[in-house]
Amino acid sequence: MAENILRKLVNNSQMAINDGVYEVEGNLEKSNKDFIQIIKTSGHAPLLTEVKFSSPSLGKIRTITDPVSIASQMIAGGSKALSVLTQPHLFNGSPEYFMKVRQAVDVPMLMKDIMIDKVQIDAAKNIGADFMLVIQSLFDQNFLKEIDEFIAYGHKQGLQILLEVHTKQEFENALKTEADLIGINNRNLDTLEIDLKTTETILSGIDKSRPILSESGIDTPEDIQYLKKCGADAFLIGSSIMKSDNIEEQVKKLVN
Ligand code: IGP
Repeated sequence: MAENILRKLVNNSQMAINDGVYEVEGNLEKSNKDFIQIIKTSGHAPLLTEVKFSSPSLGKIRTITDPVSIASQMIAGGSKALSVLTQPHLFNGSPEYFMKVRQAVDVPMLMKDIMIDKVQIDAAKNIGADFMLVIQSLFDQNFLKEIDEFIAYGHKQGLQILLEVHTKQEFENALKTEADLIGINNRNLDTLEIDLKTTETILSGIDKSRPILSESGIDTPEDIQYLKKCGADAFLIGSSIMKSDNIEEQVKKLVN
């Protein structure tokens, strides 16, 4: 049933907050590189690759191993930034994995979680995240209020904001905010269905005023070429790389 998945994700975050998952001891530095600048200056659309061991749609993606080794292979393959899941429920992530990777690499890092509370934003700063995810539909569907305040709090903590949308209406709402980067999620978070055409539909006829990240369901170099033609400036790729036996080679194939 629609909405239930989103509700479940929100409830999971609340459980993790109640369990003290985000009360991290740490004062890690973020990277000295800026992903938005990388997008603007790299001349080709960079990859943001995701360390994710499980997901609601696929269940177990990869046996949990050292996240640092995975992150290093991604960077060796040409990934310009990393996303690390910190949500324990359904995604098997943790702030500890994030910190381990943070201490080992110097690329910009996204704290990937269902962000619903300032406690998580404080954690993002403490674990050395460069940017954090905000999901527009949580506000548009009234799970949360005051998106501008939420984003402003992130900015105050020195974080850039990736604001994720899935429909044209959400995209238009997103443009009214101070988000730094807009992510178009090709996966519908109500049904978990993937359709790369989501990026095409949302970007058609749009005068792009913000960098666009196309997210989810990206498997092949052809997918990347198609999404680039639609106007995407960068790509967030998790599962297709995490499933691979040779992470470095898989990233190389997708680097355009
Ligand atoms: C990565 P994929 O299909 O390559 O594993 O997708 C990323 O886009 C996905 O993990 C994601 C996500 C989210 C997860 C995008 N938005 C919001 C949890 C919550």
